[in-house]
Amino acid sequence: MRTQVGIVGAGPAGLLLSHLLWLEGIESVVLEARGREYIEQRVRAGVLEQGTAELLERAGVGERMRRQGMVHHGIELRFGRRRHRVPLTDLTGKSLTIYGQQEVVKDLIRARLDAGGQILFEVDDVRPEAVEGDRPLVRFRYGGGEQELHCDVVAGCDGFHGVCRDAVPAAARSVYQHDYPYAWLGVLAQVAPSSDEIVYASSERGFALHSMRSPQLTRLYLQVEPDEPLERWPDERIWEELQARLGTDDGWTLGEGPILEKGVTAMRSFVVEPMRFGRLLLAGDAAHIVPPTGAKGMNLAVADVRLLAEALAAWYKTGDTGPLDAWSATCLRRVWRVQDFSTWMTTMLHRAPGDDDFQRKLQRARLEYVAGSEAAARSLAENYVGLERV
Ligand code: RFL
Ligand code: PHB
Repeated sequence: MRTQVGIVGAGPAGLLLSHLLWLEGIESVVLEARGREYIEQRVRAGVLEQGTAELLERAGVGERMRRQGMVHHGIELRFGRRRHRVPLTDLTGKSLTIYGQQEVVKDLIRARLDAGGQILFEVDDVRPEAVEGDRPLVRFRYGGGEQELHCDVVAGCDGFHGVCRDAVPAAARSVYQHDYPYAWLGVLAQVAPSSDEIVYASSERGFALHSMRSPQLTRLYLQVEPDEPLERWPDERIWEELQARLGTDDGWTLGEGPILEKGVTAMRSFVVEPMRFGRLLLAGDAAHIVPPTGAKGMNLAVADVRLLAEALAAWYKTGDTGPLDAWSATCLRRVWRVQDFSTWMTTMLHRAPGDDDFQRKLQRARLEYVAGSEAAARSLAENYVGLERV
């Protein structure tokens, strides 16, 4: 097989890249390890920055998001059993859209297939090769047979556990990593959201987050031990802990309902530099991970591939390699800005196991500053809704 851009991974990064390239008249083939149904059901992120939502609209894949997405103008910080609203739109002029990542994935798969795009699901043993030269290829197994996809460039959009990153020799990459001493237990519950806006709660018992997916579905998270076994969290214990951590003194109540889905996610920061090695380009979670407290992972993946599609279009149309040569450094500026914001949100809101009273007093001082100072709130807000330029 031959195509212009070989894309590994059909997450938001790989699918959106394929779609944006098609809009530029550039061919691609997407290779995905999992089945279509699996990736369309995988519950993950839900917060789209205004810039992300606008890009999806402009690219012609925003129709269902416009109808079903929920536009929000603020978030709530909760600590000391009190609520503090951060009016994002008043502070920045921008809003955010809540729309499940798997819905974005569904919309993109449909758009690619309707346009005759090629996505090969359930491929196996994917190996990018010869990426240092100008004739790279991807070997893989599909339908029982060995296959080769020859292309001009390979886009490694295969997420944190993918294989593309390892195709870069260890001596040619630097890795920066930080693991946090806690994880998130995420649940999807069949109950109307109890708040109109996302709630980030810092409590003596640890962090909790109240988000939503629709007028009938609430998405909730609890800080738990790293590698926490799910068996230790029967539904009753989850609700009890959420009630305790989200509870306020003003009579707010959390509605409970059947838990449809639950899972534990590790919290880490990770960056590989550079994001390009020869003809291999690593985009999205394949190149960087941020802790989810800033709601940034999918937005970063989208920012990477928007720039990558533009850089590839410049190269194909005019032979100009400038944007492609600058791509990694341009992306990494945003990656580190977001890494800092996500770490700041995370450490401000979670309870670390070894924290002493001094640390907890500092944490409270930070929260009170954001709740009480417009300058501090504006800094949070501009990062949360997404910076246009970094
Ligand atoms: P993905 O989505 O992981 O997609 C990678 C795809 O590659 C496939 N794959 C392979 N295919 C072929 N061969 C191989 N060897 C392969 N290995 C893997 C995988 O099956 C998969 O389909 O990466 P991508 O596209 O870079 O997208 C990144 C986002 O998924 C991620 O950053 C976000 O989900 C992070 N995130 C959040 N981001 C936000 O912007 N806003 C949020 O509110 C938000 N909340 C979250 C999150 C992530 C979470 N978890 C579960 C990690 C909340 C949580 C709980
Ligand atoms: C979500 O709705 O899944 C969500 C919201 C905010 C976050 C992370 C996840 O920071």
